[in-house]
Amino acid sequence: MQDHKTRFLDLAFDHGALRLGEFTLKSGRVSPYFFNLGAIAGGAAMATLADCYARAILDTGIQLDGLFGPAYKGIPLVTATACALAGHGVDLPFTYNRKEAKDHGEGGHLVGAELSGRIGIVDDVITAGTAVREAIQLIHSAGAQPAALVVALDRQERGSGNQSAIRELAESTGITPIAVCTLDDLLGYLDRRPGNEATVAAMKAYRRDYGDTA
Ligand code: OMP
Repeated sequence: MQDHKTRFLDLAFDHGALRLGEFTLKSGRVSPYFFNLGAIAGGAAMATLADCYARAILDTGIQLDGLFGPAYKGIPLVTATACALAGHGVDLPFTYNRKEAKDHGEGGHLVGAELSGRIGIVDDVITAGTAVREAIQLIHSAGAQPAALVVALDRQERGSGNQSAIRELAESTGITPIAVCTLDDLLGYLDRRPGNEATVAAMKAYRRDYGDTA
C-alpha cells in the first residue's frame, strides 16, 4: 500500500474515525460502518491528514487552478489541503460555500477566491455521490470547471446504476476521481490487524448489497 494510504489509515484508527454499528447514510442505505472524518480534530492530526490529501493529488500529476471545499466538512479539509500543497510547492487558491446565502457584508454563497479554471473538489467521503453533485453544480454556476474530486474514503458503492458512484461521476462529468483510500484499502488494512474478523465480515456483507459491481 502507498505510504500516504497507510499513514491515513493509521491516523483514522488512532482517532476512532471508523465507527461500527448501524448507521443510516445520506443515501438512506443502512450501513454497519461509518467513517467519521470529523474525529480528526487536532492540529497535528489535521496536518497529517492534509498531507495525505496533498500526496494523493500530487501522485496523479493533475493540473488544477483552484480547490473547492463544500460546506461543512469540506471547509477545514480544503483549507488544510491548500496549506499542505503549498508546502510541496503547489500554491492554489481555495473557495468554500455557505449553506445559507448571506445578504449583508460580502454577501452570497461563496467565500474565498473567485472560482476560475480547473477546480478540485475536496470532501470527506463519497458514498452514492449526491453531495458531490451539488458541489459540481455550484462550480459550473460560477463559470469554472470541476476537474477532480478528492476524498479521504471512496466507499466503492453503487451510484444510480451498477457502477461505482465515483466512476459514474467520472463518466458523466469528466472529473478525475482521487481517493486517499478505498473500501478495499480499508478492508485490507483491517485484515492485517487481528481481531477484526467480525467487522470485516459485516462490511463485506454490506458491500455485497450496495457495492459496485463494475
Ligand atoms: P453521498 O452524498 O451519498 O456520496 O454521501 C457522502 C456524504 O455522506 C459525505 O460527505 C459524508 O458527510 C457522509 N458520510 C460519511 O461522512 N461517512 C460515511 O461513512 C458515510 C457517509 C454517508 O452518509 O454516506
